[in-house]
Amino acid sequence: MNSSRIKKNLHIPNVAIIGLGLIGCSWVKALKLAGCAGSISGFDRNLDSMQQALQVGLIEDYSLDITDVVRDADFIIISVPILAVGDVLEQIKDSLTDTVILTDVGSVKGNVSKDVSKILGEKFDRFVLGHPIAGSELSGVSAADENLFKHHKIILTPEQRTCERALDLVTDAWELTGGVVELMSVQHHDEVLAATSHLPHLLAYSLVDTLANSHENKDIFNYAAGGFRDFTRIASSSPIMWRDIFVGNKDEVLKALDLFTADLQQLREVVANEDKTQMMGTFTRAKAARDHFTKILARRAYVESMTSQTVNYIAKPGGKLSGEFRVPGDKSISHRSIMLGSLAEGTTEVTGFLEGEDSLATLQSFRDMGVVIEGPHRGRVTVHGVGLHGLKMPPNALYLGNSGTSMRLLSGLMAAQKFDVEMTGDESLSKRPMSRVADPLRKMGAVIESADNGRPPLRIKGGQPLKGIHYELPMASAQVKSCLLLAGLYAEGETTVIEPAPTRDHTERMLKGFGYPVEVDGPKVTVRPGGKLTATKIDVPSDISSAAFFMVAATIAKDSDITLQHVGINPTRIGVINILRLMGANIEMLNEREVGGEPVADLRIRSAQLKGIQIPEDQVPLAIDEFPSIFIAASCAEGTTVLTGAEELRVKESDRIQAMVDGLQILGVDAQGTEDGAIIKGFGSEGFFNGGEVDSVDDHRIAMSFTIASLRANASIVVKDCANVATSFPGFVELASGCGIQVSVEK
Ligand code: SPQ
Repeated sequence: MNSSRIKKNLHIPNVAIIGLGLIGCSWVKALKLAGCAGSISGFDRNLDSMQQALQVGLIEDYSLDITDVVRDADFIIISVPILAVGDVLEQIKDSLTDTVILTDVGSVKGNVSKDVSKILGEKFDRFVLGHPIAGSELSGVSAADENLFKHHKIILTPEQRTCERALDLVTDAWELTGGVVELMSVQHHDEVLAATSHLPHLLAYSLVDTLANSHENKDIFNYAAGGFRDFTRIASSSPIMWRDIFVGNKDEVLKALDLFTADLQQLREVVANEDKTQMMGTFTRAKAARDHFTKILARRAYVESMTSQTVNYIAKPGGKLSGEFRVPGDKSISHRSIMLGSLAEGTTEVTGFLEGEDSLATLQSFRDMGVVIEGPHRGRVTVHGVGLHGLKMPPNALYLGNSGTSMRLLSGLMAAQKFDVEMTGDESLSKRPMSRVADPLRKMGAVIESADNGRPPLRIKGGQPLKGIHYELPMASAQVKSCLLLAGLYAEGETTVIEPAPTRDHTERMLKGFGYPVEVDGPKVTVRPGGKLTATKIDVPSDISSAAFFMVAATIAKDSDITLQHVGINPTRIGVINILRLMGANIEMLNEREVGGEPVADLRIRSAQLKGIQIPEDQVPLAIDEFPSIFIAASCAEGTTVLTGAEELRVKESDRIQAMVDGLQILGVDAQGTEDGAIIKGFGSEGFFNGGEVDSVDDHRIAMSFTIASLRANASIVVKDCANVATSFPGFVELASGCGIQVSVEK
């Protein structure tokens, strides 16, 4: 709803309120206190309520005759149980003016819509159906609370016939209460409410009734623990109101109930058979969904979704880094541990898993496809593999958030399944190119539809036999390579991918770790179908891409000395170390070892004066995600740094060349973007970044890069829109401030 449309000086001369319950009284109280209602007349079946409302000044007058109350009204609020709305309309229909606007507040909209058509006429355009998602265990006039709707969703369900004037007035009258208006269709409202509110109430009533009738009821109620209390609290809601709701929304409630009954029956079987894996499946899926919901609620999701909250970083100038610490697990390896663990036979134990939003999106997708996954808990995940052919059709589209890796790798896997799948993502992912995976997959026989220009959402048709492919990658991309290798596990014949330059090889390494044969011959990688993956243990090393921010930070901040523990130093990922060393950085690799097929080391980094260089193009794919932080290093260097051959940076979560150059220029750096890279003139040992406000363009790596720039700034740097840091680096601010970067969060 566009708040700029709100009339600041809304004034309704005559308001009528029919039904003096909590909701109606709270609404008129808010209107009155905001000075928007001239006079308010009230009607209720209960004389006491009318007298009380008059006494406390909620209404100016009342009448025992409902028609007196509505005769001069400009706005009528009907706040009665939903099955009573029809009666009210019958009684007032002949007393309405030609301009009066009406609304209601009930939990079911379909039946009220029918009443309006039947009694006021199909074309009556001044009734706006509404439902505030708010309430309290209190009721009546004395409980009226003008703040009851603040930050709560108010659902309006305008119909084709509803006139704009009526919708605007009702919207304004709700927004004045601090409620957040959302529009929905009548049908959708009733479906959603049947599932989220009506069904839980029905179950609570039913459970308490069953237990109360049981011959052991005394014991049950004597020993009722928290679970019983939590689950059944809503069974003490008003029986009349709920009777009306179940009658009013019968069809939708029955649909939800049938679905639940079938699932409950299945769960009964699972318990009867002591099927522990299936139990864990149901319980872990439910727990994940509930935990997610709790987080949303904690952020007052009645108004805001998780990502709609704006998070800015304020980084104060100066500081030096010290300490020995570990950054979170590798994102690329975390994704693959879930994917291959799910396709394996047996149970895979993962430690060091990155609990960032991207890898969690992958994890949730596999849960949606029937894989039982326990955790994550402190980086531990247990994946109960279902084998190469055990995935099930997900109930809905797979939502992959911000994660390109999830969508591209899953494309290969989904193309080979028996079922249809749709994959969607957030605004940034919806702009990223997917033809790079869809085109070669189509050559293998996959049927894939996408939005314009090959962007997400992707719709992949199941049951298509795939043929192996011999494919020369047009760009260096580990995601495309991995996508085709995963499809190749199911394709007839051999699938060979040839890369123009080496890219991260975690898929190849991990497939081998799961015992699946992969042939690597220089730039050529080949898989054949018919093998199987056997569950294994995976220890995910710390992510070199996350470590990169601290490598650059400790290098540019004078007198710094840090050690980053257990960092993955896979040769296909260490471009950032090679480039920084070429620029003069002091990075030592200590205690080199191999963990689960991946090389790791502790990295000691001490401050150093950098010099500008021409970045060797062969290092570009090996450092592709680290360029935002390398740009910060280049700005602090003596001389010019030139990057070429990095056009891929333009199609990441943002156009990372543009985003970095724009921000650097704001901070006073002489930086210029080119088609495939950038030219950055460093300010050298005596220079510094200016303070200022830069935009992360909602890209995690841009946000973290500008934060570390503050170490060499002469004033604070404000980095806008940093919520996405959670996609790859949960806990970044805490870790950064713990080792000497003076950053705080502003919400
Ligand atoms: O998953 P996503 O959003 O594509 O993440 C990024 C990143 O910066 O975190 C890229 F924007 O990493 C990619 C990386 O750039 C992860 C990845 C992988 O795990 O296979 C490969 C690289 O992408 P690409 O396009 O070069 O294959």
